[in-house]
Amino acid sequence: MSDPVINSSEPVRRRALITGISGQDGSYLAEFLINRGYHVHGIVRRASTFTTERLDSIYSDPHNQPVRLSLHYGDITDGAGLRRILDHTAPDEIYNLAAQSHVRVSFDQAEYTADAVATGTLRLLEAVRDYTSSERKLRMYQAGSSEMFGGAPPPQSERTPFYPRSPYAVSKVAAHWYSVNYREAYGLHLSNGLLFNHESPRRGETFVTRKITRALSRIKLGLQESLYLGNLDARRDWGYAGDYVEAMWMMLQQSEPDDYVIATGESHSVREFLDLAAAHCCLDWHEYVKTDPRYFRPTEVDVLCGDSSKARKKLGWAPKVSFSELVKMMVESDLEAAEQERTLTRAGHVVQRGASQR
Ligand code: NDP
Ligand code: GDR
Repeated sequence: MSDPVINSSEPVRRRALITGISGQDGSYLAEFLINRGYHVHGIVRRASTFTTERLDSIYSDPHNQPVRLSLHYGDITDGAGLRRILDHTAPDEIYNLAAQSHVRVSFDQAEYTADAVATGTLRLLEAVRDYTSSERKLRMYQAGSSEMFGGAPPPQSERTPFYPRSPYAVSKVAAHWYSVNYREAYGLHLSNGLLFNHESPRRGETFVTRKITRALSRIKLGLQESLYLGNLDARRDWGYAGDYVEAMWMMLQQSEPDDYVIATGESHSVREFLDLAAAHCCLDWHEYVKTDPRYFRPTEVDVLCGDSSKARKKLGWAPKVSFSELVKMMVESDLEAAEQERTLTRAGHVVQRGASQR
């Protein structure tokens, strides 16, 4: 963790602050902004183990100039700390990505999810409101989700009424409306992204896409025997995370704040994802996939398919990576990881497994 070292001989660079920088999107967004010359500040939680693995390729010793990425300990449940970081980093742009982002887990940890996702956003907005009250300016992005549409029939657009189906989704709806209210009440430049599922080789290992590509790769290399899943009929609009973080940035470059759906417009079932991923591994998944009821949700979101025509028209945004390219990219990355694991295992090393299979 570092204190940013200010060197007066450096040209003035734009500063961005990212909550949730250690997550999938945070890491892609940090890379994207650094490539555009930003000094990126990120908030990370204190943990007993390192959580910054996804940032390894862009993090360097803060004593080396120029500093492109600075990390600060903080938590979205700690308002005083957020205010201090805001004052200290004086960002031009804030991206609020921090969340307990697992839908199934939110049924087990409903109160905590609300505290981090809904009240956490409110804490940040209060800090931003006070910060900007003294003529200081900034723009903010709030990470909304297609889960907010939940039970509403597809295609879902900015005009679709919300029908959240989990504590996570309800909390995201609250965060969305807090943001809209603060925009209207205090004239803040605050945009809400309504992002549909986006995946990558860096996707958390307990989300269904990564769980599938990781397990099939390990099965292919003889490191695992079966894969336990829940509902295979759910349909999602899956895009590539690298494309989606660009849309977040585009929203903050507009003269007026607004809300945008970001989606591919294609919907596929979990079963179809399995078909494609298994084909890349030359496996028949029916031989390995088993059902475990604990992966079913008390209330499921059956079909998501986004209409992102507003973002395409106003932002000029469009996804670049197709569904089949995404699946291939994820399988190839996990096959490589499985190869490394097998090599180490054969050499007698004990390889630490990742998170649980939730
Ligand atoms: P991840 O779960 O990969 O990352 C979540 C990030 O939030 C991590 O950096 C995590 O830190 C951090 N975090 C969790 N709790 C806290 C806390 N109490 N205080 C501070 N930080 C915390 O999510 P994604 O990158 O996939 O998603 C980014 C955001 O976008 C989230 O808000 C998510 O809900 C939302 N979203 C995601 C979509 C997707 O398909 N990926 C679609 C739509 C919305 P740590 O590493 O310590 O756990
Ligand atoms: P989701 O993603 O709930 O859409 O939320 P997830 O990958 O967890 O589930 C997608 C669908 O797959 C079904 N499913 C399983 N899911 C998991 N995790 N594990 C399983 O074993 C399994 N078997 C079947 C689920 O029931 C569901 O229908 C993600 C998160 O990134 C949110 O933070 C984000 O807001 C939304 O995407 C958009």
